[in-house]
Amino acid sequence: MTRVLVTGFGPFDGQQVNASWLAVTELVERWSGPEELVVRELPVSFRGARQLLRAAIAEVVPDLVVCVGEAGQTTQVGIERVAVNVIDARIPDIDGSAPIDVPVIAGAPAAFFSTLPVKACAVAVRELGVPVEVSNSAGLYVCNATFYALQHLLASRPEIRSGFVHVPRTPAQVEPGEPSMDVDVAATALNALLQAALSTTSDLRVSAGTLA
Ligand code: PCA
Repeated sequence: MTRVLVTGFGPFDGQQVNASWLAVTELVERWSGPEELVVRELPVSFRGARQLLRAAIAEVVPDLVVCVGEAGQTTQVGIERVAVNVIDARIPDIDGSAPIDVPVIAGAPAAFFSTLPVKACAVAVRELGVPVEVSNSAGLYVCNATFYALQHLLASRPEIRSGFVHVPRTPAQVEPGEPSMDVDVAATALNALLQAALSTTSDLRVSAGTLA
């Protein structure tokens, strides 16, 4: 049985909800298999998210891991290409931790690439008419740090595909006129990109610049 582990984040930055966890719970509702989908909510904590993710991977033994986070000021799903080994926190995490210019993992490589077929995933989402981009930065906060820790953990296990996706905030989280995406649209996009990640053997050789 193929197993898919998908995570979303809990609230942070004064918000009541996190769009990523809303989208992941909606994804569960519409998942039709045949793969087994396991979801976990991660805290917006540099230390806690990493620990919980590592434990979930050990427990679930997934074939595919996709972590999802929320991004402000965007209308697009962002399929992240690369995680970098630096934290530069603009605001404290939920534990009050706000490291500046420290590595996610000391002595580890500067960056890891997603092992998802990011272009094929982007095309699958675009075909639904949902705005999407291949993003070259997951930021320098908890999302990037969790993504980096994930790719570092699985670097020696290439049989497990893994990566990170940002979804926009929901309309209820933003002021009128600010960028957002409905939860059901984000969930539909996640469903399509997981299907692409499960079925694509080698990624499309098209420029991300042509996918917009
Ligand atoms: N977004 C933040 C952290 C948690 C989340 O959903 C980020 O992009 O780092």
